[in-house]
Amino acid sequence: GDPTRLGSESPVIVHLFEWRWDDIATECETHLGPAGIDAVQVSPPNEHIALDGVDGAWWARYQPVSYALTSRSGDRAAFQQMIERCEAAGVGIVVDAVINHMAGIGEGVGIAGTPYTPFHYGDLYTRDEDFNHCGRHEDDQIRDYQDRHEVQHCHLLGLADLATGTESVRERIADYLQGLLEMGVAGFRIDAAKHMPAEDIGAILERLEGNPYVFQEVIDPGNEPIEAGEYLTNAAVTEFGYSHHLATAIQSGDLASLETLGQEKGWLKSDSALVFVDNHDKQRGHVGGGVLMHRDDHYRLALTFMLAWPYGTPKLMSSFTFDDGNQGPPSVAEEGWRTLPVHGEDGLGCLDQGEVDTRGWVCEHRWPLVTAMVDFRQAMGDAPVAHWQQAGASRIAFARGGRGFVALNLSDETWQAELVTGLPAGEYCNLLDDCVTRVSVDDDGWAEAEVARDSAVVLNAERPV
Ligand code: QV4
Repeated sequence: GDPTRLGSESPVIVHLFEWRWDDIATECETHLGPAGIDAVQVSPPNEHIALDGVDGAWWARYQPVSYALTSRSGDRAAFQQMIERCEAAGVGIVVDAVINHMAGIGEGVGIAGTPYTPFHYGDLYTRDEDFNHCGRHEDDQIRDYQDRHEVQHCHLLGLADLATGTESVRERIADYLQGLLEMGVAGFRIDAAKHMPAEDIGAILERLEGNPYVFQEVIDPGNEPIEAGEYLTNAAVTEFGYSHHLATAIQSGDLASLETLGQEKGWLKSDSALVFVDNHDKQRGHVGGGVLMHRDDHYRLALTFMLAWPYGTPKLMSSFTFDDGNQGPPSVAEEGWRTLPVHGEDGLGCLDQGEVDTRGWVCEHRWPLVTAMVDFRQAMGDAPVAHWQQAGASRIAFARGGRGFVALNLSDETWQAELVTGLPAGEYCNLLDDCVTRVSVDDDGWAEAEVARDSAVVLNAERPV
């Protein structure tokens, strides 16, 4: 779970949700590499259920039919090219590995033509013993999250639960992941990790040769028998408490409550935590809401805070717009739900800010604020938080060692503040407005700053005027 495996001291990951492989390759070259983004989380690359039966829903990709690399995002050759072009641009590929289960129990034919019937998927998993049959509730489905056995051995959402406790299943999963490593991927997100005993995941990862960055998706609300901490011996883990805490602080106007964010009892250590403002489930209320996303007021402030605050490995969400929570990416239904590209001649490009009611790609990762803050985060490295200051609950400021300084104003009025910056004397540019705002720091490190409403002033010691 060591995040520096992604190639920098404080790496930043972006989830290009449902993007096509050829688009990601171009994006690595034109935007991600130049912006210093270290890695892309891609949608599951393996064969999934057909799109027609589910009207092109995005979640089709969480229903594996085989480990063939054919998906809505492109074929194996496009996937390989993407890895190579991104690597050349300094960007790693993190694969969303759906290994807890196969498709929903039923029958059909996958997107690459592989047929499946209950508990039989092509020639990959052909025996009932390849699946768990937990013996609960007659239909073997997960209902009670207070029951460890049920959560880890019954079927999540009716998806055929793989018997990851068995050698033969572990071997098939490891072969899939090893093949990806040999193609050059940099890491994995382990989907639905909470639904597999930590030991099963450990046994699979142990078989791999290579040094991937791994994080496991474990939603630990703090009151269930399965805890995020159990998974730390394997790799990093998602810290869902982070998104909720941040959203609550911002929605209640209480930025001051962020002073100890990450030090809460029971939270993961910074190096082991994968954090985000929103993810693909949360932004559409698939696992409860309670987070901020691109449509919300103050989303930009939340991103500013996350990238300025030295806790966890941050993952940015890059979305497509939607009216209902099942809707897939921009696509042409009549052409087998072909995903419309971002780049190229018939490419949709990215929506302009404020256009979020139109169908299209939002590309939060391209917002100038995000680019500036990614640069800031990397310049700060491991510099600790210092000089915490607050004026009421909605205005806060803090320094990052002597390397940088941030002031955030969530109130409705401009904040005229006198603040300790910890920076050497000089005149600095606000990184968030192209140096329209300038801040003079005196010999004692104090500055008078004007922080606009719902906005921030961000200074980097290395970026004087
Ligand atoms: C329906 C009924 C079920 C019934 C089933 C079978 O709701 O009660 O048992 O039919 O008859 C889709 C549909 C869902 C459907 C299911 C099976 O939404 O209604 O069940 O398919 O056909 C994504 C989506 C899910 C989607 C799933 C598979 O979020 O809605 O289910 O893909 O397509 C917990 C876990 C956490 C998980 C989260 C969703 O602890 O690990 O639930 N999060 C990850 C991913 C998420 C993904 C999965 C796991 C599954 O982030 O995106 O689910 O791979 O909190």
